[in-house]
Amino acid sequence: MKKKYQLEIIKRHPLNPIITREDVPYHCNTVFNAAACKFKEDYLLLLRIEDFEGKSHLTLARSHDGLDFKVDKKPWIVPSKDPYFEPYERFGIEDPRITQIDGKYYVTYTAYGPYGVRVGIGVTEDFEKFERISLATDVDNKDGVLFPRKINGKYVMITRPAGRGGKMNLMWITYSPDLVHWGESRVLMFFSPGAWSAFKMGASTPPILTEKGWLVFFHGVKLAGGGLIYRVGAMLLDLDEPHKIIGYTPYYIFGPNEIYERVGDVPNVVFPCGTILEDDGELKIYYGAADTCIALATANIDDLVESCIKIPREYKRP
Ligand code: BMA
Repeated sequence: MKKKYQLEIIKRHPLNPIITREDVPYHCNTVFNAAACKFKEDYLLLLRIEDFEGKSHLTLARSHDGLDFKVDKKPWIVPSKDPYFEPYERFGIEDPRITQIDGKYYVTYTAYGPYGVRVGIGVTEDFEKFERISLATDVDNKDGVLFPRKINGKYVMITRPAGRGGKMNLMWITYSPDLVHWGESRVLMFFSPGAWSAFKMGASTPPILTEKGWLVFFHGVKLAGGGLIYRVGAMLLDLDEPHKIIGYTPYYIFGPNEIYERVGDVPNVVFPCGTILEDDGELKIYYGAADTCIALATANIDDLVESCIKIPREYKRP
């Protein structure tokens, strides 16, 4: 196999950005950070749409080819009015991810309210009815991604306790019998991939099953002179013991470069929340760009796995 330069593994689609606020049938400030899945014959994106009050909700977009999306006329998931959830979603719901487990589609999202951020989980079977299951974490925790199957009888999720009160912005892994009660948590990855991710790290996309392990994209944030830079790395986790890192890219493999990634409400951000794996091994990666629009990139799944393991390194937590 011809070796690929690290930034050639993920290729941008020439028609990027594929969704902007002009494509949304109602007025909004921005559309970005979308979850992705296939449902029946369609490609679905669950878009984070920010309104003019600065609050986000989630709206579906549908496509036959994964490129040309039609955005629904109305939002699908809006901040809850249920007295249990309402205080924690009052400022909006953000950054969805979709994971299919045993034929049902679970949506994790960031619930944002006056007390901070939490990971919310809900479920749908038909993309019409959406039922909230839990607020799975306490505050200051976000970027929840669920594994697509139970491991050793438990649901598994990566989260990111979010750096308040002296906590470090690191990925943790946690387990649950029922998606409500979570525990047996431990740190998944410390900042060792280097300075490009030394300010914050969080899981980006739900784990993808490969023969060699679970492939997970994560974002790494650098605090630079001009502000934050959000870039993407990949890691491969053990299939049966997913707290074990088999390999990872110590450098970023995707970062802001194009004008729509460099300029927007928050400059220098690429933020994938969803992927779709095609039968031929092509992975479609949907990412928010500069917190302003949605773009598409593709990569070969084997190249991504290879990028995680080509330099063998033992992962050591401090
Ligand atoms: C993160 C999240 C993302 C956002 C990113 C860059 O903390 O809020 O939704 O894309 O910051 O602003």
